[in-house]
Amino acid sequence: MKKIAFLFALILLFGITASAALESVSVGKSYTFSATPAASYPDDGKMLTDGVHGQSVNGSYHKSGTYVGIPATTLDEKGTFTVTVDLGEVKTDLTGFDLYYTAETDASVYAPEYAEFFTSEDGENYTVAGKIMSGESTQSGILKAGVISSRLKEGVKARYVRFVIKNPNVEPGDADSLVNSGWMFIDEVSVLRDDGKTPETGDTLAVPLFTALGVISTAGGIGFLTAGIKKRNKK
Ligand SMILES: [Ca+2]
Repeated sequence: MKKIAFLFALILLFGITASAALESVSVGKSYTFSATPAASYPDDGKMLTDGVHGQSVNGSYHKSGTYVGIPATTLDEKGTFTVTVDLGEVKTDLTGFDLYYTAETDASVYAPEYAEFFTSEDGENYTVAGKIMSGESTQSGILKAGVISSRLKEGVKARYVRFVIKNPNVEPGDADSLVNSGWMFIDEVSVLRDDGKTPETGDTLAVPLFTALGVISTAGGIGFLTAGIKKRNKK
């Protein structure tokens, strides 16, 4: 157990160092959906970029009022929907994309199977910036908040960032499979820019380690870690 605690402390330490270089450029920005959120779990047009993360209220995340609910029946034939964020102007050095979700499988709420990230300067021509598998299970008894994170080694330039989000239960091309595929609930999409303030000391170690964690983990663990780091930085 001591080894595990030490490893976690090490990860946290490097995580904090690395995260200091990233700033969110999506907070308060507008966005559009390709799907229609359910009337019972609506989007107010600000929830996904307000910087506020969903919490568990009375043992449930998805009913807390901070998540937007997307039923499978409103997805496209691939089982996906998109959220496209307009950053307001072309931003440079974009290196991070985060999609925050909850999974409550006993309530037919499932973690996305994957998230794809696309960028565009003009809102018409999009370039793929990565695809990250959540690695989450659809088995019963899962109750958690998580995040799918992508970190780029080289920053990209964009005004628009599109998140393509896949329901794990839908067979692409099979319209019938949309019927009983449950829900996805998301509470935040985040675009991160490298602010160039990474301290020189430890930089070489810190950034690659955090990058590797972000890509590999993709699931809940890193979400809590990231949330913890953000809270620390605010103090
Ligand atoms: Ca939010």
